[in-house]
Amino acid sequence: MTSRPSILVARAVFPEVIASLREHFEVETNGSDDTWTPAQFAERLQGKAGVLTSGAERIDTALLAACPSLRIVSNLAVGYNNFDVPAMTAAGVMGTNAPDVLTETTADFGMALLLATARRLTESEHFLRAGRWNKWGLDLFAGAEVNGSTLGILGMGRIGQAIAKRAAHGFDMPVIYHNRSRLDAATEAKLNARYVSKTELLQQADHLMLVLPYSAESHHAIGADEMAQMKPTATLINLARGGIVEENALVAALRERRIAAAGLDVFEGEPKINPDLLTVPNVVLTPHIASATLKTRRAMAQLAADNLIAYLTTGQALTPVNPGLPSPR
Ligand code: 8YV
Repeated sequence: MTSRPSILVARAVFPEVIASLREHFEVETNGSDDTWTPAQFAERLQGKAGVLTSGAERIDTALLAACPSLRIVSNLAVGYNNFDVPAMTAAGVMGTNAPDVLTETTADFGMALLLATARRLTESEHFLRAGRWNKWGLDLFAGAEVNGSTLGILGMGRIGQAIAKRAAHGFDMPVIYHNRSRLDAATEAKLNARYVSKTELLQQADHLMLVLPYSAESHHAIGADEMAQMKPTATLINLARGGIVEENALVAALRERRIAAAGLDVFEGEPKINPDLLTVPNVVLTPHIASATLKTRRAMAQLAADNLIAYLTTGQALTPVNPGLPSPR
């Protein structure tokens, strides 16, 4: 009998997902502890052909060299900024992500965070819970208009387009966007979306939504200079990665009301939060839950598992981020 490959499931996932993996592999699980150092992670990967992770661990040259048995890293996330893709390709290690299955759910949350931020949902709830609501007020928690206002989207991939669809068709919002590449004219027309420069995007958006991938290029793409170009009435929503926004500059802009409000689902040092953010009232903070419905998380986890199964049993991954790997391990 040939021995089955061993894999590590580095995060707690659904039992049925583990069961599907056990049909093919010797599976070691790790619960939900991701506090390990790179050396401890490498230690756990000894003898493993694959790993399923949420994307917290950096997969770089040092880790790849320390884990010669590793053939595939499967992220339970559409983002894969934890991958050094050229290093993985050079080492012959496949990387996969979990796209598509989370697009609509994440776009729903984008609208929820936009609405909560513009309409001051959490701030007003805290006020009520604190027993401070004692009279009617004409401008009590008066917020920013969402319907009919201009939505700016930075990063117009699958999630950006799903948000544009909701904004254009559900909220009558003109959409402007900036992206590495332009959509075709028919898609732009369908989404009521107009391509603009980054400067125009900053200057014209009433609400600015960040849904671009995180990379060296997008690190701190929104800092003090960019916020200075935004309308003082604008809101900023970040669904992408914390490192895209310079948090200290954001805190200052919010405190000085140089922008009206922000909604953040992602943070630079998450799960640790910049303590200054917690002292600012005009920000809505959520713990990286944009894709978190049980249905979607199940689909993401199963896709991450299916990538491991497909690659290690057939040599073809379902959603590779370094397709056509020249010389697999
Ligand atoms: C994930 C995300 O839930 O898919 C992504 O890139 O940011 C989230 O949907 C998160 O990365 C943990 O898996």
